Amino acid sequence: GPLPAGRIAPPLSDLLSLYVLVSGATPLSVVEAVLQAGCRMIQFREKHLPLPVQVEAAARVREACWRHGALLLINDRVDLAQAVGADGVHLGQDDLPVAVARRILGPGAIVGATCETAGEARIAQAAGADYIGTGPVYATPSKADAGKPYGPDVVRRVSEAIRLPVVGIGGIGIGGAAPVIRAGGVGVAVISSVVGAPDPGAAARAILDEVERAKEGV
Ligand code: TZP
Ligand code: MG
Repeated sequence: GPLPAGRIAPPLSDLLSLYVLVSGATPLSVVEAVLQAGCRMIQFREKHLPLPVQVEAAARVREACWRHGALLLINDRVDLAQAVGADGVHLGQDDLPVAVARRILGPGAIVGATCETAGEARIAQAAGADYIGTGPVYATPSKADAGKPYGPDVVRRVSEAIRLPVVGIGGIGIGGAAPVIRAGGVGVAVISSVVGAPDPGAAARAILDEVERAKEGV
């Protein structure tokens, strides 16, 4: 199971408060710092390295997440998720359909989907997704084919259309997280503001604080 036996898994909406995306190039020390800072959801997202290298890198992240009681999802690849015993997958509109991933991984897996519109989100929800990621909220340096940023309102449009928890993604850092929560998000998915920070642990802690305060309405 994803968490040590005898512990109750917190709701997904708590685990998703700070959702950090790492790649095969992310030093394990950065992953450790982020987990130490309280991040409870990691996504392994590696689109370029050879698959044998991805398996090795993802397995190291898997082990770190276990030690910290965090969940690990794999971007794009259901086979890689199975190979390393990840907790689930995150799928875009061009990846395996949500219902297919669900059939392969079973009812206990977490399946997330990227949706840029309310319509896509309704379809993903009906197909059995557990949460939705939407964006880009702000301009992102991390995804070459990302379209024009929508602003935090995309989180409102998507979250009002469905019951599932929604996270915003794209250019979110300190100061940009609270508007996502106020728009109805349960959390933020981030790369550069944490993984690219001089002190990734401090950046993760600051963003998590901002999210938690916004969730409390402060
Ligand atoms: N999908 C939409 S924006 C994005 C992805 C994967 C990249 C997010 O990275 P950053 O550095 O937090 O903008
Ligand atoms: Mg994808």
